[in-house]
Amino acid sequence: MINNFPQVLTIAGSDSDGSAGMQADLHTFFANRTYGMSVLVAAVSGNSYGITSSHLLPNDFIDEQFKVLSRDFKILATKTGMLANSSIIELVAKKIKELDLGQIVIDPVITTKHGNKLLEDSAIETIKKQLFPLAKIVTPNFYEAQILFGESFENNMDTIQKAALSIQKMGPKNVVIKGKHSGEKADITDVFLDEKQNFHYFSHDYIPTDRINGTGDTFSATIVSQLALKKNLLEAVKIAEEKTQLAIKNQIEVGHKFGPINHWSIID
Ligand code: PXL
Repeated sequence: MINNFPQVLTIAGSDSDGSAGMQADLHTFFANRTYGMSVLVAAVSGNSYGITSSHLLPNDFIDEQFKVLSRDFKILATKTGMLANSSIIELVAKKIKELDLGQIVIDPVITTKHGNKLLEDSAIETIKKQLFPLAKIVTPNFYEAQILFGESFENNMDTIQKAALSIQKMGPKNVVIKGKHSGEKADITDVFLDEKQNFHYFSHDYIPTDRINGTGDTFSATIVSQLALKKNLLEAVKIAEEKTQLAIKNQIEVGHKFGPINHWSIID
């Protein structure tokens, strides 16, 4: 039957070294046995040392990518990554409302782990207003969550919970805040606030490695794939937690500095 294979979409930027962004999303979709498609909005030149420059695609071409995909395929779940500016975010929000792109996962990408900006400052409010209300789940990391919440956490669990509740009020049904290595306990706790306002916690051993590029992309892309495979959201988040940890643990040596995680280790 036409279109009965699970199909998923990423709306993102290309990272030339393949470690993050659209490439990490597509690796992850493949590893989860879902068919991945992409709407490219930007491209960055990057290697394991960092990003040196970026270009945006014209809005009419971004629009055309949506049009051709929606005419032919049955997309069951979609994620966003790097969206760069307010104009692209507004276009993406319009397309999500117009077309059936399945369940929506918003990864509010603001900077790379090493400090390169991937979103204009003024566009943070646009993401909150335009995209959060359309999301099944948003997946900020520790730093992004503080920017969205507007206060620093200092790894204090009460404040992280308050931030999750405050982000949920911006419109997404569910929120997961990815944790930060806490010096003393040497573990990382991710906090998932579900739509019934229950908190779930996922703790992992901290793995001392610089090879963690694409971790957030892999996490959100796994949720997208697992939703397309008909898992409920809690199961999808649990699988994303396990697979992301595994992909960090099974380090591969690619590049001199901040390398990619290992998507071969998470193939189903
Ligand atoms: O991992 C965040 C990310 C998303 N999108 C693009 C990136 C990166 C990090 O480098 O380059 C295009």
